[in-house]
Amino acid sequence: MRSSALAGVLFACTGCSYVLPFDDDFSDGKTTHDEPCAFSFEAETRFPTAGYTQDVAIADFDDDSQLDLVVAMFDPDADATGPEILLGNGKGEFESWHQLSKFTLIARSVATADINGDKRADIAVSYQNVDPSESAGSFDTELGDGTGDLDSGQIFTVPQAGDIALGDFNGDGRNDAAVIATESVDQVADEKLYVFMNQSDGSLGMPTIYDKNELDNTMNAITAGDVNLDGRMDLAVSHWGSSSIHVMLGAADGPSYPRAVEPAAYARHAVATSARRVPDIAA
Ligand SMILES: [Ca+2]
Ligand SMILES: [Ca+2]
Ligand SMILES: [Ca+2]
Ligand SMILES: [Ca+2]
Repeated sequence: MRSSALAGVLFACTGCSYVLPFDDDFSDGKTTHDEPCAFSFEAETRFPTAGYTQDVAIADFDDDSQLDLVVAMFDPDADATGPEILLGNGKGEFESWHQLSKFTLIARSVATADINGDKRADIAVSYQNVDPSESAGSFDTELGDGTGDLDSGQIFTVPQAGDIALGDFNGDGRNDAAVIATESVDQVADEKLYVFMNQSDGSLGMPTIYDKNELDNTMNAITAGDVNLDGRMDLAVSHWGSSSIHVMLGAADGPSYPRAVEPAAYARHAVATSARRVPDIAA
C-alpha cells in the first residue's frame, strides 16, 4: 500500500494516534513508533465458508446489535456462488447462516448499506462470468429482513461487474450505488463506472455510465467517503498502471465530473479512512 496523500498509514491507538511509515512492513507485528503504542493482533481464528471468499463486508444483519459478516464467495465444484452471511456472537466468533447461489457467475465483490430505507442492512453483490472474455455479469441487491436472511432485490445486467461502493452521493438520505464494470472489446479491457441513484421508493434507478475516457484512465477499485464534508458521499477511483486517483464529488444529481488528485504510483486499491474527521485516501 503506497500513497502520497499520506506520509504513511494512520493508526489510532488508546491515547494516541500516529502514521505508520511505509518502510515498516510490520512483519514483526510492531511498528517503528517509539511510543508505548505497539500495534498487534490477537491470534487469528478461521471460520469456514461455503466457497472461496472474494470480498467481505460487515454489518448487523439480524438486529441483535452484534456485527455480522457477509462474504462474496464461489465454489465452481459445488455450484455455490454468491453472498454468504455469517452471524456474529459479539465475541469475534461467526457462524454461517445464510447462503445464496447464482449459478454460472462468480461473485466478485460485496458491499452493505441500507438501500431500501427500512433501516435494516442490505447488500449489493457484483458477479463476473467464469470466462473473462465474456461480458456477461450482473449487479444485484439483496434486502435484509432483520433476521439474517435476505430477500430478493434488483438485478441489473452489468458486464463483468467488479468493485462496489455504496453511499448517498446526492445527499437525499437514500443510499446510492456505484460499481466498476469491464467489457472485453477486441480482447482489450474497457472499464466503465455504473452509478445507480436511489429512487423515491427505495429502489435503484437505471445507471448513469461513465466511460473510462472521462476518467482518462483505467479503473480498478472504488470506495466512498465524504472527502469535502458537504454531507454527500464522494467517490475515489483508483487505476492500474497509473499515477493518479480520481475523486468524483457528490452533487445534487449524483457524482460530478471527476478530477484527478494526488499522484500515487501504480495505484492498485483505494481505501477511505475515517480515522480523522476528514477522510484521506490511501492507495
Ligand atoms: Ca448481528
Ligand atoms: Ca434495508
Ligand atoms: Ca442518494
Ligand atoms: Ca462530499
